[in-house]
Amino acid sequence: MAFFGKNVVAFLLMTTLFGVSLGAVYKVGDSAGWTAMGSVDYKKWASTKNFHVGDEILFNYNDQFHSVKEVTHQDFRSCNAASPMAAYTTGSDSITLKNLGHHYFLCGFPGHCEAGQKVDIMGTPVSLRPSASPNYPSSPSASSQLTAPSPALNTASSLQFNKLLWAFVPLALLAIGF
Ligand SMILES: [Cu+2]
Repeated sequence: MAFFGKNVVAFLLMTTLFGVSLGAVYKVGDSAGWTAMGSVDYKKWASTKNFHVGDEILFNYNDQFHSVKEVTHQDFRSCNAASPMAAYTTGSDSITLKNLGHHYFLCGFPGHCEAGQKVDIMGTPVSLRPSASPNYPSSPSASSQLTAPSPALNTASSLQFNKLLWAFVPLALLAIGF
């Protein structure tokens, strides 16, 4: 019984920790997806998001007509798809942001990048996230949830983490059999 209880505690603890570390999922272009047709302004799309390390960037497209290539800043500016750092061609590519800073993506099909099928995904520190909900842009109500306007790294996330831990304690006690 004690063994069972410990397993439950370990399981709950792992799912709690895992839940905290899960990032958001962003579908590039939202419902329009990754396309050269229509009028998707990917610069505008990206500017409304707060991307963080661990977030998933999802490219949805017809693989007969499009692809995804991660390129350098220079190649991004000149729409050069000839020497990508990474290439994706499945039509449903999920790319997890692993670093802070710019991630430049463009379509490798001729003319598409020039037509605007390119996106700059800027990974920013998690501390800039104003609330527990990663899909929300910053708003007065969200930022007022922070108890202190401190710019210190990870203040927001550690506060959330503490709350989760306290919520977890009664569960753990229950599972042990107290
Ligand atoms: Cu394309």
